[in-house]
Amino acid sequence: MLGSKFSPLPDGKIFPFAPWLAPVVQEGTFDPILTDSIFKQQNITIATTVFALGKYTRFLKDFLESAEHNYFVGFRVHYYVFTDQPEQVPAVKLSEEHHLTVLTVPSSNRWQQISLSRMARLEKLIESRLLNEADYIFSLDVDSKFYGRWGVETLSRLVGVMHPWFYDKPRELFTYERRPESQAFIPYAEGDYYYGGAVIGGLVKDVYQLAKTCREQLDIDASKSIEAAWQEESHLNKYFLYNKPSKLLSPEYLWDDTKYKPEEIKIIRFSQVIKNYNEIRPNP
Ligand code: UD2
Repeated sequence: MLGSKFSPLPDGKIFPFAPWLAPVVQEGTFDPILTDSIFKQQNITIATTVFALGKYTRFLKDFLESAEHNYFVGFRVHYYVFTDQPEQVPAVKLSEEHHLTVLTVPSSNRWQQISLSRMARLEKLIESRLLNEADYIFSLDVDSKFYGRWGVETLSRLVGVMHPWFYDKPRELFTYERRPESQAFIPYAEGDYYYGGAVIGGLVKDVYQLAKTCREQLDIDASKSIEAAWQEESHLNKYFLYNKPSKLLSPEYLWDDTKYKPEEIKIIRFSQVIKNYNEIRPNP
């Protein structure tokens, strides 16, 4: 039972390696000055996609402003903001190495559709531009804020984040898709971690493979009129079961403002802000 043996340890701490020896990034496991100096020599660009459709444009200001203080400070970052309302994208002052491109896309009247169509949009953006424009990519939920450093320690071939509500739970409680009819199906006896859909990262070509595969699986499900329990997050979890992340981010990199911080979590770097789902989503 890998899920319960490795995550968490009996004292509540998170084991520093996944059972396939991928590191779990958390405070105390890396030296920020040293890691910065290593990556400084590589002249890298980190593409970052954010989706802000419908009422979610209101989250952009805090997201971007807090990113400017914490996210890959001193490294080249190119934000790609997908929105249906380009006029709502706030004019946030960016540092010299940080750039932003607004991409206008149509919205949907179902939040589930908005969330899951991110995979197809990620796939297309990488195919059309990013293979030439960036080295690494992160796709991040916009209804979030940075509270601490998020830097080059997070870079690796394929990166997933441990979901804040499940990192300390046995895998039987993970909210994987449990219906065999869905391509995202994971039986109770399988699974390593429950990964949050809010953070996907890695080398551009590896994230391309992930986005393309998840989009194909979502298409198969749609053709059978089945929608996985947690939309693209369920398909992401299935993908990571067979394509293990080369690096895992501890829940420091995806917390939830509504959740109490236990002592074992030393620092919160990125967290979902409190929101009224009924008010901001286009449908219940
Ligand atoms: C979870 C995941 C989310 C996604 C979703 C799938 C975490 C913390 N969150 O969050 O990543 O996998 O489940 O169901 O892992 N969006 C818009 N406009 C909308 C609705 C959504 O732009 O009207 C975008 C926006 O970038 C948002 C993202 O889609 O951050 C995910 O939507 P959500 O945050 O409402 O999903 P949630 O909280 O259920």
